[in-house]
Amino acid sequence: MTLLPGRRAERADKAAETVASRLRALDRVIELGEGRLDDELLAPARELARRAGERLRLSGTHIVVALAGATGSGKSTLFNALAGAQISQPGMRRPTTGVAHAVVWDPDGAGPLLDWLEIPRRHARDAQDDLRGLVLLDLPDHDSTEMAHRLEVDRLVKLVDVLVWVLDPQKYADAAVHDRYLRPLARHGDVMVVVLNQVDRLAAPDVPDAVADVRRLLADDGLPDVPVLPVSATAGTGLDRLRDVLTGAVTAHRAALRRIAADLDDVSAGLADVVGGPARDDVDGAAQRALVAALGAAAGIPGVGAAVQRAAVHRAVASTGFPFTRWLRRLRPDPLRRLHLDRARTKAVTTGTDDADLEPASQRTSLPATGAVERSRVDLALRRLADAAAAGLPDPWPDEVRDAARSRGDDLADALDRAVATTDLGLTRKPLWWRAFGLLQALLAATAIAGALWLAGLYALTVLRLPEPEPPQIGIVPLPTVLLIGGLLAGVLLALLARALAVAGARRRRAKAEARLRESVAEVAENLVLAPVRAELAAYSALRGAVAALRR
Ligand SMILES: Nc1nc2c(ncn2[C@@H]2O[C@H](COP(=O)(O)OP(=O)(O)OP(=O)(O)O)[C@@H](O)[C@H]2O)c(=O)[nH]1
Ligand SMILES: [Mg+2]
Repeated sequence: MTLLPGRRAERADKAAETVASRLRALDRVIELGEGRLDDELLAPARELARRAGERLRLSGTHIVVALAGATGSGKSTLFNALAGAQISQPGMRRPTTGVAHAVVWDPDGAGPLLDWLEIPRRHARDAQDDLRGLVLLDLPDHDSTEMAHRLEVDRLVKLVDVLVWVLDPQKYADAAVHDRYLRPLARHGDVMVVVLNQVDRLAAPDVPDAVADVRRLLADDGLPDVPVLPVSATAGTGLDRLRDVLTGAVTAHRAALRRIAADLDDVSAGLADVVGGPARDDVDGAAQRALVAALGAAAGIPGVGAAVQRAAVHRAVASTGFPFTRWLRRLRPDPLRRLHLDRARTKAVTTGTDDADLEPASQRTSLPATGAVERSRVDLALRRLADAAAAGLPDPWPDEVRDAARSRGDDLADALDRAVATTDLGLTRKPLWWRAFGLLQALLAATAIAGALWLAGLYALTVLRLPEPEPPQIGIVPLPTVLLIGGLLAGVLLALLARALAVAGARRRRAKAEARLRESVAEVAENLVLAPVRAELAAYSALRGAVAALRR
């Protein structure tokens, strides 16, 4: 019994089978598209997702029908009769069925649904065409003396697709089922069937009266249109009609699925334009380098590099220069101190201390604010990088990627300043040759002073007209003079040599410091620009995958 002729029905059923996975893809599309795609584009997807609900995502092809009713009404007997096998044990001892049983016609793919329903007792039936996809549940008794039974019924009544209430001639008027279930479920008449079981216990002429009585009670409950089927589960009376009703439910369910499959086609066609080819694997290398260069300029790397070079010369001269003029040098400020970069604030050092103890100011530089030229170079580099990353992607992705590249733009200046402030500029360690030269300078100075004192002594003797000992001679020059002149001359020459070495060394130190600064800046670029861009490209790829999964 299907609404469509053979071949078309088969194709439509195939479509229904994939509905669950397509609906999960629909969820991904909505999640990823939120805030990125036009609301107008997403609205139909959202509407469809809401309509399809959670239940269909588990299995589109299965429809869950539960047999519910009072203890002893014959649910298990009916369940076995419909399943064509002794699956759920009926019994004389009440209540008999403690946990729900399921029988599934064509169980392929029903696993997640049964897990969701929390039904561990599962039995499979071969796929019969008219009941294919039916999941029939035998519930415990709703009027049970066992609390657990009642809770189980209450839980499952909310989850199943169709409810078959099994009443019996003795208890069909019991308030329990009417007050607790039927009346509150008055709006669910469309998905309910009532079976009046055990009609074999009534005299044949009384059956229509009993059925009419049940109808009247249901009308009072607000369920005037629910079908009422007289059945005998043991004698088999009325079972064909009940099976027809179930077949009809299965067919209607498939029709609803076909509708959803067609709606999914619409939604996926509507989204076809927002995805294209695959996104690039990574952000273009040249664009990355250009960005790091622009950020480096904005961070003031050339200025810091020059200061490092000057400071290196300054400090070298301060420790190796001519001792008698060195103090003059000390009067001049250290070029790095002026930028507040004088202390080494390596990351290794800062991690050793509690960050909260660090003066915030110690993580800041006094570099001049970035100029308009540098800022626009950064802007341009960001745009180029985003454009390269999103090249070939359909709208709105180029804009989205561009926005992602700028998303942390407000933090860039601070992050760059902090990166410069925390980079080890390599000036803490004094090279050995500074010490050696310094020592030598001290010795030469001592020599010159010794010569000077000696000469001063001789001069004093002359002034006092005292006999003057002949100082030793080196060639024709007296030794104290050699010591004084030689010490001074050698000191000046050594200072000149040290300066030349310092200048060469400073150039190397500058290159090293700039390389380290560029590394720090590259890290900032990675965290504040590349990561958001990559995340956006990943979102595109994910959405592209989801839209592809949306198609059948
Ligand atoms: N005469 C007659 N007896 C029936 C019919 N259906 C079930 N029975 C009997 O009624 C008793 C209870 O049947 P069950 O199928 O165990 O009833 P249940 O609704 O599953 O009961 P719980 O599991 O306790 O909720 C059994 O002895 C069945 O043989 C019927 O249509 N006619
Ligand atoms: Mg039972």
